[in-house]
Amino acid sequence: LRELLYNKTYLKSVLYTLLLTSTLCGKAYSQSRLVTGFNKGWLFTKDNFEPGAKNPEIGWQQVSIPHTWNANDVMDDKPGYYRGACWYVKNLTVQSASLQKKLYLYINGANQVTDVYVNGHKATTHIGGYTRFCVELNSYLRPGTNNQIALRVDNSFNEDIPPLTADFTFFGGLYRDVELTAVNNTHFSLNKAANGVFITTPRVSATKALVSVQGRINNEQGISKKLRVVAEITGSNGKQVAHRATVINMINKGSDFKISLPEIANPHLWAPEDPYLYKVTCSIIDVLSGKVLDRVTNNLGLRWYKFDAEKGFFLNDKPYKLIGASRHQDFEGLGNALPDSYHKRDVLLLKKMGGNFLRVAHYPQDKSVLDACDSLGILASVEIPVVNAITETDAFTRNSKNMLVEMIRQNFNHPSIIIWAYMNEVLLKPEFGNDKPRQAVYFKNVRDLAAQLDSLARIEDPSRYTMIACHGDYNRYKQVGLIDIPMLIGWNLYQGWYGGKTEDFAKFLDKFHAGYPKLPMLVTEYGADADARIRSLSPERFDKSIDYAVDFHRVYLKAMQSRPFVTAGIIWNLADFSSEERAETTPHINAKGLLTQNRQPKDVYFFYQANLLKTPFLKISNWAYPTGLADSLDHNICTQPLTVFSNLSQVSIKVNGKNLGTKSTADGMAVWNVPFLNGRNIIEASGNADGSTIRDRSVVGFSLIPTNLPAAKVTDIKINALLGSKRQFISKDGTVWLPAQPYVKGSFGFTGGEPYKLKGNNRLSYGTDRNINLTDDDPVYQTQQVGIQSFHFDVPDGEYQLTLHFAELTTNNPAGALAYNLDNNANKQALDDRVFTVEVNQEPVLSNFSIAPKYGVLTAGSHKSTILATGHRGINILFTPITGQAVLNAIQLTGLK
Ligand code: GCB
Ligand code: CA
Repeated sequence: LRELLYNKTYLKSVLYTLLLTSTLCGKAYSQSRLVTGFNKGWLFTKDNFEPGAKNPEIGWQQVSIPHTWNANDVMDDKPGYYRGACWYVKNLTVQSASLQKKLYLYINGANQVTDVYVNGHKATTHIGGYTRFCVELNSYLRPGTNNQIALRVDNSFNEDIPPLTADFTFFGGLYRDVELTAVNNTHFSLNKAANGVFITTPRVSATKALVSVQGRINNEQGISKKLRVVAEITGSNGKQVAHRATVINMINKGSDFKISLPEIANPHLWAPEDPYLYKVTCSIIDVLSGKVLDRVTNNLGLRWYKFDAEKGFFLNDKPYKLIGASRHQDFEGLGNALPDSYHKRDVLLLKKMGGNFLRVAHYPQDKSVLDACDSLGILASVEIPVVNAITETDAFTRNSKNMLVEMIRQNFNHPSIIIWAYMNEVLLKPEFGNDKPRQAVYFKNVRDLAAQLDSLARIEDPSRYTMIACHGDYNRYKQVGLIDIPMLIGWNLYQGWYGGKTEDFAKFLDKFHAGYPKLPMLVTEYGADADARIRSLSPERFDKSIDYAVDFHRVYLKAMQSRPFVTAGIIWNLADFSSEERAETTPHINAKGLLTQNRQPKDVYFFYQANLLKTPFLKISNWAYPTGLADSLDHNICTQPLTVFSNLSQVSIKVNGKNLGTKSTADGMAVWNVPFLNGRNIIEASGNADGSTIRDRSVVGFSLIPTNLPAAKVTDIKINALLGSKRQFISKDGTVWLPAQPYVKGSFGFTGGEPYKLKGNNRLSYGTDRNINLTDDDPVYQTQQVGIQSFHFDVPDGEYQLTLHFAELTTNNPAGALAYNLDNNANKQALDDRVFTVEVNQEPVLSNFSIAPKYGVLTAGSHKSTILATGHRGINILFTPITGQAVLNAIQLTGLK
């Protein structure tokens, strides 16, 4: 122990580790590898710093790792986020005796270029934001005093480092754990920050398994030693099942080793439904002293697998349809700086959905993700972030290759991994489109890079499959020759989302399979944005409604399940994730998640549970705040559909105590027309599963709008309506909005005009897809009625509050321009000139009104007024254009007295 007098916290954690490990593994372990956390008490700044200078005292922020500097600035209305260099500084005190060991600093993830300085000396530079690295500290450390560890982490754009562009945020920071590892001079190699022991299973069958371990032993001081290298396999009960040792006469600074362990008879296989893990412990023992010099433990799962282009995927000779999701390291408010428990929970959520596959996309993620896959029985692919395009430089090639090698070596022993991938939609941005000869050179370079990465992956790990994921441009990938390179081809398909119809999905699958009948294929992505706040009774593409997403997934899942040659269907994405450049209804977030960004399930998640889970499942749709007009003039109910998701064949529901009968499910769903009352409605669903009843209960707060408005009570009137929209929406403050209808007498509604449509290009959008500044309720402002003439509420006499909501949607500003700066005149300049007057009950409330000069373009603006309705004339709002067309985005009327 006296050997290990580092600084106080370090000592504390060492003590703890010793306590822990000595009880687990006996005394000898305390002399081998020691890992301690180094996360607490860092100083952070975005300012310049001279490494080696006195530690900053003022102006710096105290931070703990994991940390990102972008967690907040990606979410503001300003385009872009800080991309540059920042500094992390922390002291380390060591006593001279402790330097008899080799002390390594481990950085599990820092995005994306990191310079490590120790006492002002540069110890290393690491390139790439998603793999681990380590650096030896001894030669820079001064015993008995404060040693300064200073890290410069930089997430600027760098054309030589993948990813160049991608649909996710490149959060900068020291965002995964930092550790110190102390090893003896003789230890398993720490090259590429792998653990130094590589396990292979040359043969596994139901009756026997052969396991080998290999690697390299470093003997840093070069002192000759006789070493015994021991490999031991234990079962989950701790009992030894195989054991073998070899003796190495170490005469120089390093030596390779390989041990083939004795056969394991009748191995307990690893499979999704029974993810049994053995442990492999490898030790280096000094024969003379009997001391354990190094010891490394890895999980081992015994399984074999194959992809068949015709019949699909097989694990341990059993067919499995791989169904799962991709997942980003991302969480609401945290950016990419997630504690391990968050990583694990995502894998658990995938398991609880009934999934058996995780695409770790688009980059290697925290070790805890794959540990969770191993122990929960989720198969996985991992990939390097070569996304959208490449740079034709040696440096880009070198960095891509190095990432691939780091990824493979660092994750080699996870039984969950079956695929290494190295490109995603790399022809999405085919450079030099106007210069065909130059483009041909580019394509050749992409193909060459793919070929190099593919063969490197096969050399590093002959036991796994290689894969690239392509976007749906079949001909382009074929023409460039990319399809012929990997062992598996993945397709990211969005028919019925970015283009075409959902039915085109199956056509694509069949066309590809007919063209390449011998190449196993996966659907590596499919998905549709689903804003948890948006519902629609007439769902359509790009409305971002939960309802459209459920329809979309239903078509896709069916098409894949009926085609055995589709080996896998991987949903994009498990959860909503940050993508700073995106706008749409949830600016800066890609909303294709089955879960929200803070992991609340959407109906699409229930849809998969109902279709994949083997255990009885039943769940009522989670739309807790619908709204609508009463069914008829004298009714106080509104009938709307409600879905129950279940894997039972029959389900019943009760609404407010009344039985609505039993229905058969189809594709995991049954839909009822439910008569909702105003206010609380109690929904109870139940079904029988092998003699026992399973239930779900939900309280729906329906907001019913009376149809016979003149007969309503003033204070019952609360109307929130969206124009140019068919959506229902719930805003941040709990307001429930419904789509405004054309006016009919006795009710409310608009006359004149058309829903706003984006001009010029045929890009798909529902209203505008741009971020609306100064609001988080973007869907309230993103649609409008253009050319509106009037809006009428046939309400009884009384006092009302009327709110008109406007946002100018036409603009010359390209997406991503600094729309936030309201002093900038360009932002007050609409593309369409419009000046109009708004009168309410013949009194002007807005005269010569023009939205852009007042609020700016793409910016929420509201006008509130108190209105007296008298003489049974209700409230009549007239829009009179002076220049261009009058518009209205949303309207609210609340009865006061
Ligand atoms: C893709 C990309 C993924 C995107 C996704 C989308 O094809 O591979 O990075 O996030 O589409 O949502 O558009
Ligand atoms: Ca906004």
